[in-house]
Amino acid sequence: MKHCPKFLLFFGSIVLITLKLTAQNPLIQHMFSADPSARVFGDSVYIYPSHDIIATEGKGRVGWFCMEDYHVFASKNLTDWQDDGIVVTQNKIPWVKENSYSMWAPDCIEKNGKYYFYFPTAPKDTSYGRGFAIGVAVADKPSGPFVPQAEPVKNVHGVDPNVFIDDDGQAYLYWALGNIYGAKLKSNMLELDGEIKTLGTLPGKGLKEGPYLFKRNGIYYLTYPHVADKTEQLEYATGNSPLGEFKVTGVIMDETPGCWTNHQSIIQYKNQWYLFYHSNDYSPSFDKARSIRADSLFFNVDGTIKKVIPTLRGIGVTNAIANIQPDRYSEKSDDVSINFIDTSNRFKGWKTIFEKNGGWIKYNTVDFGKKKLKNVIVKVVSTTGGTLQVHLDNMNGPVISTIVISKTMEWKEIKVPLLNYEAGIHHLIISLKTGANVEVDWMKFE
Ligand code: FUB
Repeated sequence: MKHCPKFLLFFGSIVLITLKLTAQNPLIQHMFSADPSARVFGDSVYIYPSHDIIATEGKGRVGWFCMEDYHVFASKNLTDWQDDGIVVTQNKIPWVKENSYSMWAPDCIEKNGKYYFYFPTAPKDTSYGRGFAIGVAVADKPSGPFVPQAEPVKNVHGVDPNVFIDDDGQAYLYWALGNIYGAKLKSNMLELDGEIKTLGTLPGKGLKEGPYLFKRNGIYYLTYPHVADKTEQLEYATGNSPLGEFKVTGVIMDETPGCWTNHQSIIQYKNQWYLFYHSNDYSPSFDKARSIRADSLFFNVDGTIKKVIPTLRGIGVTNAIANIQPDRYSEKSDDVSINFIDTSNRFKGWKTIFEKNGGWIKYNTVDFGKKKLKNVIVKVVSTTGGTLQVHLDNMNGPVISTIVISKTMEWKEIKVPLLNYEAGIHHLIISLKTGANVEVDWMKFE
């Protein structure tokens, strides 16, 4: 993980703090995040997630979801993400119940150069209905500033808004409240136009929420988390119009052990499809403090979606001169384990533990660029010492470095000259040739 403050801006009373982040999975490594709505706007991907915080006595409901505001994140390469700061916050919206900490899963969409941010939350006035209403904030740019509407969308009660605009320009709003609902939006994007339809051919048993609709090759894909067994898995149904009928078609991602919820969005960016979802990487024993992730998604020839197996490596190309985190691996042997560096502050990230010699870990897609790199630097600790070897591409690929680590009780950075240099994009395989209990925080090349 890498993040550093970039600049501070003041728009009225909302402070936008921009942070630069480098990440694999989870994508956001300095705070909790959930329910990612990813969108391609211009040449960038923007993510509008929920922002989980931990409830304490007098601040939210202890042991439950607690969300006060929303940040937006942007990237052009899916590796370096910029936190463009807070876009909407609960107590700055007149109709929102003060300190309700219920800013649940949002969405954002562009129409005619305006960006419409939809968010579900608790209204202060029960005339808007009990439970959740859905608000809209409007901006001229994807990162805001967003101006909230004075009232929520009329006649909509529920959570997890999602907006889809069809090729003819007609916009649709979807949301969830036990079932999934959909309706046309007027061209102002702020009011329903016509009747609300219950998308009723979905599974009848088990909670469904988090609708996200996209279109590919004339097929409308309605995706949603559904509790088919114990916790939410990501499923989809397909149809030939935005409001159905939809036919249940398959599972996109199985249940995630230890995290009851999941929540998805799917985009195509630079000819590759991606699934954005969440888990609870930084909070293994409390699943209301979640973290967003992304993995590549592929279709079968008949248009069905291949199941996505969650990875830690995630998406994007890693620059060889940046800190490479092998703990976000692509593959590993059983005698290599991953643990937090500091369980009292899990945002410090993870370390890779080579328990005995022969252990290996693979980290895919590192860009060595064109300029000749000369050294590798590894941050390590080992109570016994050992020798690490770095191969390119596979175990039989060229050895680019052999790193001898002497016994050390403290983390230290070791610099070793590269034996070989190969330009371009390669997978890295790091293996323990001698010794045991060698721990690696990160590795980089210079
Ligand atoms: O984040 C709160 C709720 O959890 C969302 O609205 C649901 O989709 C689930 O992810």
